[in-house]
Amino acid sequence: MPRETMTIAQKVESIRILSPDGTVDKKLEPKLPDEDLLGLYKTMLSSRLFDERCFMLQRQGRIGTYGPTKGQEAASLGFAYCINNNDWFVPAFRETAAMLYRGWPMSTIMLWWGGHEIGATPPKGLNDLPICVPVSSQCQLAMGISWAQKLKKTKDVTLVFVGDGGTSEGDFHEAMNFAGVYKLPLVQVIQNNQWAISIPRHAQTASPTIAQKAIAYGFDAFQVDGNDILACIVAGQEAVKKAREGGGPTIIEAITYRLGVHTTADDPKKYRKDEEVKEWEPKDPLIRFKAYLEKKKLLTDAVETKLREEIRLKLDEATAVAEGYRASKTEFFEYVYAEMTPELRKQKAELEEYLAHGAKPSHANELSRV
Ligand SMILES: Cc1ncc(C[n+]2csc(CCOP(=O)(O)OP(=O)(O)O)c2C)c(N)n1
Ligand SMILES: [Mg+2]
Repeated sequence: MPRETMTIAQKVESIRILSPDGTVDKKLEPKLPDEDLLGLYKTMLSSRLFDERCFMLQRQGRIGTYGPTKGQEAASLGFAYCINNNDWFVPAFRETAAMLYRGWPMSTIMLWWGGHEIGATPPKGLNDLPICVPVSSQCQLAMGISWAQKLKKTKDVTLVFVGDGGTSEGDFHEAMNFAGVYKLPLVQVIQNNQWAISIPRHAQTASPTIAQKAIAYGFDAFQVDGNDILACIVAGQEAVKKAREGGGPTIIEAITYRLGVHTTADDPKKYRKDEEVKEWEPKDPLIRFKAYLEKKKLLTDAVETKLREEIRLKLDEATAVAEGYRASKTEFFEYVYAEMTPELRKQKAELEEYLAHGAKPSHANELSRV
């Protein structure tokens, strides 16, 4: 047989359950309790309103650069719904909806975007890592955590997020390769929002799908409609179950769209067309989920109004807590390791000394040598 086409055993399945107008595919609809569905909607709406609030705070100079998640709420929340507190949750930086669902206080997330180290402190009882900006570095951390889970023979899994741009980094590839070889309990979600700042998806990889990269790593993948929370949940639950049962990792590519700016320091009008945004706006995950819940008679205008008011009050409270926070000038030394190293303790003491008494002669000498 000198020449033949090989059949590769791995597979990529695609899933959509809710169409943009909220019509559900009855055969695929997951059976979720009504209170869970409403809770998910409340979290999605909270995330959207949080986004609007932070955007406004940034424009008023009250927080630092902010990265909105508008349009991508389902593509993080749906997966967070599939894990429990013992599992590890490793975000990138567009997973606000999932973080709120996990129990991160709004004020903590605001403090993070305000540049405060304390904003990177996960709430007690959660196995979460904080927001991670060095693109794809979180994939390595998640790979290490899931390796530990495997070595310790726990039944826990790790859920990690990366963007479409992040999949071009070596860190992503190394993590996926290792996860495949060691069959780690890892669920790798790729939020494919079509852009990596100004680089469009087609310039990121020549693969027709990002999901299919899993084939080369030796495991299966899903490509889901990331604006359909039910599709995210179904794929997430299957991947988590497989990981818990020792079946190894899964890549889930969630097709979504960044409806807003990359960050408040960006102007997308310089590199993408308004028509493209207009095309995606009706596919908004919030509109779609709302229509589904209305058809199920779980959501009415009165409930929506009440929810919005509740969330507005929580946002006011969170803004007051975040703006009332006063950081010490040396606290950043304390957030690098669980316990400060001797070197960090020394540096902290030196800075405290400097702040109290000004530069010592030894400092002046060192500075003059630089
Ligand atoms: C290692 C590294 N390189 C570059 C950057 C600057 N940067 C921040 S976000 C980003 C694009 C990321 O695109 P993608 O992974 O698609 O995530 P998205 O912003 O679309 O959510 C870049 C290049 C960074 N934060 N880290
Ligand atoms: Mg992207």
